[in-house]
Amino acid sequence: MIPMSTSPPLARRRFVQGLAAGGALAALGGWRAALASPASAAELRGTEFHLEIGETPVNFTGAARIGTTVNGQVPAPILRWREGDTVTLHVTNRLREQTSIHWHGILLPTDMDGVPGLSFPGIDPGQTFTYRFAVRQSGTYWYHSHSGFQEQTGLYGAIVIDPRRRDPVASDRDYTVLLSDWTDEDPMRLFNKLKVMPEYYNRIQPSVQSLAADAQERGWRDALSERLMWEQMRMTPTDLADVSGATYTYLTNGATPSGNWTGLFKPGERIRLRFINGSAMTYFDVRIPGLKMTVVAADGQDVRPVDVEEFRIGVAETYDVIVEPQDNRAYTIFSQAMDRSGFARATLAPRAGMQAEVPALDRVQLLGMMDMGMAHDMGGAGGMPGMDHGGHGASAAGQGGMVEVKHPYPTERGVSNSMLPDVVSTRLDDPGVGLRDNGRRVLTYADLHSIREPEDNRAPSREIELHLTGNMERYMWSFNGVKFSDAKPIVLRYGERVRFVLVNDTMMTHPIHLHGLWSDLESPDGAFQVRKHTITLNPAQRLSYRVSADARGHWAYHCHLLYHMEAGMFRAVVVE
Ligand SMILES: [Cu+2]
Repeated sequence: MIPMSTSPPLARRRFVQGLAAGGALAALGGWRAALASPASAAELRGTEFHLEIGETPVNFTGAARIGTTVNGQVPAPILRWREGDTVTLHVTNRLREQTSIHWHGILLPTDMDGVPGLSFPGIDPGQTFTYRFAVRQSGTYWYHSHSGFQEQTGLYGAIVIDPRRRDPVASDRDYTVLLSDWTDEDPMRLFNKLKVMPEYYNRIQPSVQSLAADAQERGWRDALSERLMWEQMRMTPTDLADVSGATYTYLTNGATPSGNWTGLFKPGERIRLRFINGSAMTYFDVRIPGLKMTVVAADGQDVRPVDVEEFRIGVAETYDVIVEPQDNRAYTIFSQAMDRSGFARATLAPRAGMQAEVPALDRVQLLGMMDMGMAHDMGGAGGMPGMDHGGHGASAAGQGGMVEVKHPYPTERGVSNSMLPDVVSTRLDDPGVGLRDNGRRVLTYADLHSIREPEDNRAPSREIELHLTGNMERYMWSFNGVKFSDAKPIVLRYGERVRFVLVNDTMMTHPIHLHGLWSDLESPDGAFQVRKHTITLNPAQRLSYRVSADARGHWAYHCHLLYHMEAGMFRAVVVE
């Protein structure tokens, strides 16, 4: 591992942990009221809901900004439903532009799914759209805008659905833990900056000192040749996230790290924490030092319990964990951004006001040759950092092996990739760059096993292969090198079972979300493993999952990094 010098601008550093209390000011009757109670979303229960989308002043950094709110709140209220009920949601648009709400991970008729221009017309200013559908599932989900950049400016909230029968996961307390990223910048401006200069927010660069330290450890020749290789590829080894803590303040349940959202408990209680990543762009690595976490659900679906010390949560994923604090002390819920440019922080404590130590950010790990899809012996530099010397390297073969890639799209065209991997692998047991060999027990997809088999667990009758593609230099993102505006829909026949094979030809991590239909992730040997709605692909990774085309209509299928989706990493899936 190579030490990095991290130096965000000074003015920014002061506020990177945010204000002691942020969030929506007007809703609570002004500044003083906001200071008195840490941000915590209201919970709405029942079968009929009135949600008003509007603009509300918020302040997370010391500068007042306008947030996109539901009933005046960031995050939007927690919606608590019951499996088997029919819910009715009247959504009124008080904005000056069109809006929408998408119910993420929820099975429903296509015209209730809330994607403007694909499944419904959108909600115009001043109008009310009424969503109504039967709730056919239980677990932890969330909702967010599918219009413009409203998700970045605050329009996201948790959904908790209580099961009709007794919950197999018993707990004494139940908290949603909604992680998100806030920027004071206008997201459109931010997006334009990325298009002009994709590395704009990636301020963590290897320094001269780190090169010297590296050289001392590995010799000048190796250290230099590696730097030169990166140079030749015109990217930096720390391109882990496009948008970083240079602009983001990371929130837990709408509270900044200084604001410190706190969940109370009595020692000995069993607490269910429902983690939701409602970020626009940020992957988080989550841990609670001093507590074992038992993962019991992923994307709302019960999984065989697995004990971990840390998990990575992709944008739009959810994980439910059980913790059982025994001691009369506080614990920090520490969620560091994958690129280590900042963190979200919250606390579990027996009494309000108690807090625990906040860990230092982990050092930045570099992408290894495996992440870049290179053969082991390339470059002659020996094992590169992140290329695990033991542990995961060997198991890559065991987890599906290395696959030589054929790129089924016109690679000479500008839209495609700046650099293509030669080999990709499944490696479900790879925790991903930054979490390898960190001394903690980290969750991987190999640990996730659904408790129940899908009702339709037929073998797929055909295969659809899609490559995740991008051109970092021009900030173009796409499937198979064709951006959404130029692409035809993927057509499925109603009732068929299809295998989607995804190959990540980029050097970034992407959370891929299919609306309306489940994604049943396969094990390396092709057996059903876990049911999800959002599936993360690491660089140079190849994954497959089965999809039952059991709901007719038009469904969005896209990368859930907001700016990647906007740039074109999006397809329509039509079930006829
Ligand atoms: Cu993406």
